[in-house]
Amino acid sequence: MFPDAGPDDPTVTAMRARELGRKSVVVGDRVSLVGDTSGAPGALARIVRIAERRSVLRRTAEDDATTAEGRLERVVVANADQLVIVSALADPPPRTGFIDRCLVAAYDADIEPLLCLTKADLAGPEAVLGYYTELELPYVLIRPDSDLAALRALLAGRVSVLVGHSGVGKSTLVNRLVPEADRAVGTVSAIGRGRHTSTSAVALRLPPQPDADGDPGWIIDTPGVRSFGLAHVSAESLLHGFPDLVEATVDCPANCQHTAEEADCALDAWVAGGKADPRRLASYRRLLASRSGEGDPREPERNPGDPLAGS
Ligand SMILES: Nc1nc2c(ncn2[C@@H]2O[C@H](COP(=O)(O)OP(=O)(O)OP(=O)(O)O)[C@@H](O)[C@H]2O)c(=O)[nH]1
Ligand SMILES: [Mg+2]
Repeated sequence: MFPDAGPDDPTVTAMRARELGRKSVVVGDRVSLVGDTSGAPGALARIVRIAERRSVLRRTAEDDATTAEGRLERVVVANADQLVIVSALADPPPRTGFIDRCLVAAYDADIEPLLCLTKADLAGPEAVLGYYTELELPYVLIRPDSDLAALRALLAGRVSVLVGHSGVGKSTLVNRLVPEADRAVGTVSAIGRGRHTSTSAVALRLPPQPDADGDPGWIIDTPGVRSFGLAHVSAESLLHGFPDLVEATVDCPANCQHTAEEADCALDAWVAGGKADPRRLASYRRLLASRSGEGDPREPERNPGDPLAGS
């Protein structure tokens, strides 16, 4: 009913039909069109139906589910198969707290995560990879001159969405993957914060490769985010972002909240026994605290041990 457009099909400009009501169309949606779908200059079609979404990647403005602002929910993209978590190894420095949040969002939305570490020419990946040892998280390293074949293979046949802080190199990467994309690329200011060069999400078809058959896939570039709020994820589901910890909780007492205040939480013994990295447990507990409005709102995604974390 919703045949995929091929690379030679025209690009159609369409607007939302009134009958869709308040339903909004987001990047990645598959839609039914009526009207002029020729793609000719000036032609305008109408979107009359949005297909059921296979996945919905959401984030909230803030973590705090106790305030209206905190609960404000945004759909980032629909129908993504893979969440490419883009983190620079330097300039701006990596934040494992941010990556952990993206992992929670990915598992919660049933989207496979891929860690994409950029600017590998500026710093090594050892610290970040060491933190995720127990996760067997797939990852790629990107430097300006790196061969992108391994990444292309991981993107083939699926819809992947790039998320990351501003200035980590998402658009730079998209321009390398899709040379005609012509995404604007910004500079990173001295304090290591990007300037939010990209302002809207854009889905691009990856070009076919001479040495590979089949669908090369789609890539969605998104504007940099300062934080990845998780107020929409239940406390219980937060744990799904920590597959290295989840197993331990079968030994927790009934109704254990897994916070540091829980005297008999099995996670403490799990970590003390060397089964998981104590920094991961600390990160999980920071997320739990942040959801209930505690924690440091200025730096919610900086874990102790991250570069420039100050401890
Ligand atoms: N040294 C180095 N610099 C890079 C690399 N990738 C990107 N950059 C630089 O990082 C800066 C920011 O890159 P962008 O691609 O605009 O970053 P972005 O993630 O799209 O940023 P927003 O659109 O603001 O979210 C640019 O000056 C790039 O040239 C890399 O692998 N190594
Ligand atoms: Mg960008």
